[in-house]
Amino acid sequence: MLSLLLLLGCGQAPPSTTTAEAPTTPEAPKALGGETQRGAYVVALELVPNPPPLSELFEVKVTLTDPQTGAPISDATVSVDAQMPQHGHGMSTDPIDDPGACDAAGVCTHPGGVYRTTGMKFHMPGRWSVSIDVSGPKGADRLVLPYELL
Ligand SMILES: [Cu+2]
Repeated sequence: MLSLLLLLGCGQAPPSTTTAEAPTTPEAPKALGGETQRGAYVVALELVPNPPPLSELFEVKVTLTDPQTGAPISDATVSVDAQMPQHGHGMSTDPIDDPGACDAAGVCTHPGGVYRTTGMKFHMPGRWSVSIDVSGPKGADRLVLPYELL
């Protein structure tokens, strides 16, 4: 899709303004996220890089907020994983959830409600399912998001 647009744009006049759907800027990465299944948290997901290159390590940045107040939640634990439901398998790597900033007593916080998971890898194109398990002040809840890697 992108390469087609680039080809069309090469050496030609700018897209006509009468073509309503013609984007004038590069396609913005799709926003991923939503409320967890019980409605306890709001999860915003960012893949770094986006889209993740096939069979290369990438990172998931989760921003966790309160659905009522919109305030970031910094004292939860977030665990990210991915499966291919149609194939019955998960990733070939073990994702690593960043524990955050921990004090001497072992109490860990995630400033700004930002949780990072590294060691993610999509080793096949197709339909993936990304699960985000949250354990925090409002109990345990999860969100499962479909993600198609082309
Ligand atoms: Cu597969």
